[in-house]
Amino acid sequence: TPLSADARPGVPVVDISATGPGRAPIQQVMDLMREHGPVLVRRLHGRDTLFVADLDLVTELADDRRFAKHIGPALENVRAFAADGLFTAYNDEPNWAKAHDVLMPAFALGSMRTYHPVMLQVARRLVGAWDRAARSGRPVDVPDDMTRMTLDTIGLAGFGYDFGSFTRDEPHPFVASMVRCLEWSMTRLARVPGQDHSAADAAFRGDADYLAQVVDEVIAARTAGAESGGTGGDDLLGLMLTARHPADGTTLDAANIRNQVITFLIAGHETTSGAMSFALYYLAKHPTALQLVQREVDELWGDAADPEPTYEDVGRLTFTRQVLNEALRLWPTAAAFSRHALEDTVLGGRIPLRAGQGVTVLAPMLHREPVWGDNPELFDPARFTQEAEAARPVHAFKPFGTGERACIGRQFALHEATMLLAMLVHRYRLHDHADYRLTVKETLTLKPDGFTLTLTPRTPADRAHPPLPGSRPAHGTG
Ligand code: FDE
Repeated sequence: TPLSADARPGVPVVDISATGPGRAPIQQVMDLMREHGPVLVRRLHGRDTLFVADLDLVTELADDRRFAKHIGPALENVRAFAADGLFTAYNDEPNWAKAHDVLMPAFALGSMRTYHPVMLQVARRLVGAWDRAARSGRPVDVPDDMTRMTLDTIGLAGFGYDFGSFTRDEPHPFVASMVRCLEWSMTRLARVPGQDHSAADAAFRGDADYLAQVVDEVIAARTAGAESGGTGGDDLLGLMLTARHPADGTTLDAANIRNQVITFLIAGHETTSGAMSFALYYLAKHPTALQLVQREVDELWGDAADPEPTYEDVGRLTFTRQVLNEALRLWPTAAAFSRHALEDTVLGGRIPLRAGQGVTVLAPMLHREPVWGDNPELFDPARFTQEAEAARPVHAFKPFGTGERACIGRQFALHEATMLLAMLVHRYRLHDHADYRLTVKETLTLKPDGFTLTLTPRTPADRAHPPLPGSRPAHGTG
């Protein structure tokens, strides 16, 4: 039996059974922490979850010698459709280490050079769609279009499969099914014992089967190509189909490959699209930050009508990257991750934990800890200059999880997102035509709900920047 929460002195227990977690469970815990502090137990129908955002405790939890990734109830639910894929595999499930070793090279920093042209190709699809919207004055639905972009990118870059999301009026049906699967995973956590959920479960099975069917098509398209003389290729799918594990010389089995493809399609696009959407939201609301991004992209691409961002350019977009990091600080789109103790232990010298018992780190509140200064709600990309980062404890910022099981797709997501943001800022003036008020939609991941912009093309006049206040003229007198 799990240790009773009441046995932890000083840790408040908040029973939410009366209201349930509602449609925004992450934001609910954020509010509870604002009220009760950065360590608390949330009790729901007798089930307890320990949530932590305190920097010192998170620092302890990040120690891979004492703690490891925990597959908590939310990921257990995701296992119903992603099984032993990388994200949801148990640490000791042999397929985790195997797939991790096989796929790691595909995510090393150098591999981004390989993906760059595909990312650019898909970014241009989005630009094409936004050009049409700009001409007609029609608003664009930011999270929808970001999702189109990221799905096409991971599909093409990872699997050589084209979802063609920009040629459809509605997002690819894979997206709707996937979102419903994620929602099912989330709402299942809030179920009141004893109620009948068979209809929801049947609908879920239908969606999960559809995901598997799409993935089988993706795989079949590749293996058909290979039979007609094509190679396995060095993308994710190619590696999965052909790379042999150094330890035992075997490749991943067919069932596991299916789980990995589902995993990557989900992990590779929901979170990244949310991150870009939040970044655009903050840029639309913060003219000073927007000007600094404009300055950076104009320095790189000047008045080019169709700049050709190179791989190296993306590395030079340091302020754009800061904006993205700051958006991920305020709204880390994969907002929670869980850890468990490897052996019975005491967290922070005061919270006893049994081996295997889960603790959930709530990143949005970790990202508002005192280490972030006295106005953590303020959007300020200057928090991510090199100097500021070096001066901060390493575990203060965890949008990609931690340790051995941290995000494998981090460089992929950052490269894709930084390049697209820069291209959009270079090309368009962003108009907050609806005076958007942020509401964050939760489907396990976070997105700004219903966020739209209107666009007009930027002109050479827009790109003529006055000198920065305080900056010296090039031929100053010293
Ligand atoms: C992972 C991840 C994580 C961790 C979780 C836990 O711990 O539980 C996190 C937090 C994340 N991830 C986040 C994120 C954000 C973003 C933007 C992203 N992410 C993106 C991406 C992309 C891709 C492709 C990916 N991503 C993928 C992934 C994977 C596969 C994983 C699992 C790993 C292992 O475990 O091994 C992750 N991701 Fe991420």
